[in-house]
Amino acid sequence: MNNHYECIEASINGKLGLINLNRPKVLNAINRQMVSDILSVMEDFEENDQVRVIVLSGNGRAFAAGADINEMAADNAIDFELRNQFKDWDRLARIKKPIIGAVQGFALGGGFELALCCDLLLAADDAEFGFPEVNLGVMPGAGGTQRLTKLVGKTIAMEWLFVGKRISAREALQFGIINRIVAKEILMEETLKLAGEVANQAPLSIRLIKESVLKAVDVSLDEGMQFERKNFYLLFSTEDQKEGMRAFQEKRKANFKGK
Ligand code: CO8
Repeated sequence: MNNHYECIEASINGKLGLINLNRPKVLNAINRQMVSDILSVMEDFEENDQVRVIVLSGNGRAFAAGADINEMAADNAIDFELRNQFKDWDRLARIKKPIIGAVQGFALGGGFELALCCDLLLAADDAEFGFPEVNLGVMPGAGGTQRLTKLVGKTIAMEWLFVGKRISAREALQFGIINRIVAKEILMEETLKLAGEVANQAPLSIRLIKESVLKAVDVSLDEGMQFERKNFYLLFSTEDQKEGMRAFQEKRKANFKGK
């Protein structure tokens, strides 16, 4: 794995693939290079059988304070169209391994959108979420209006987006945006602990659960049920299903291989 990225740090620790956003001088503002770095590493992790869970974190005062305004300020609509501005974000939505985010400090604009692409989110008590784009005369463009609305409903999303409201970790928990709040000093420790727990489960179960839950966000109950059923059937053609059920019968811990 190439370990030299301009805007992030990446490493593998046991079954975990770690990505740390790393532009602390600009509060991890997300430029195009950063998104491309993130995706390049995530796709490496996706291919690497050793990695079972991806952990995404920030540093210092921020997870990420949004898209890099300086990079974007002079852009026009045709620049975005020709560049296909959000193509890396589309790749992010196709990552099949679970992604766990650890949010400390600011998660604003594109930073909040990046957090919303994670499957599980832990937040430090100082975390602040929000979509301040309205203050810049723009709006979220990497899924913010869609993912937030699907999570918290139209009424709340509309107000938060209209006024660029900053949401505390506690409110984020209350509205189901994050899984839990932990003290900042133990944010990474707790995140790695949860990631480790997920990493020890049967990888194909995790993969198809992720796919099925994400499907539920988009389709009717009936369509979702049919989709779930096929994935359930599919798991019965894995070695891990045989191993998991045999281990139960033999009263021992299962040893999952991801096959
Ligand atoms: N872009 C570029 N630089 C930034 C950004 C940013 N989003 N956020 C902070 N910085 C820089 C500041 O300019 C400053 O740099 P310098 O020291 O050179 O002046 C440094 O980070 C520290 O920031 P502040 O001095 O402003 O720190 P404060 O504690 O006073 O304020 C805030 C912290 C409140 C987070 C403040 O920095 C702020 O409001 N930042 C901008 C937040 C914002 O508007 N985010 C949304 C951006 S637009 C967006 O995300 C659109 C998404 C579209 C799709 C996503 C594509 C990636």
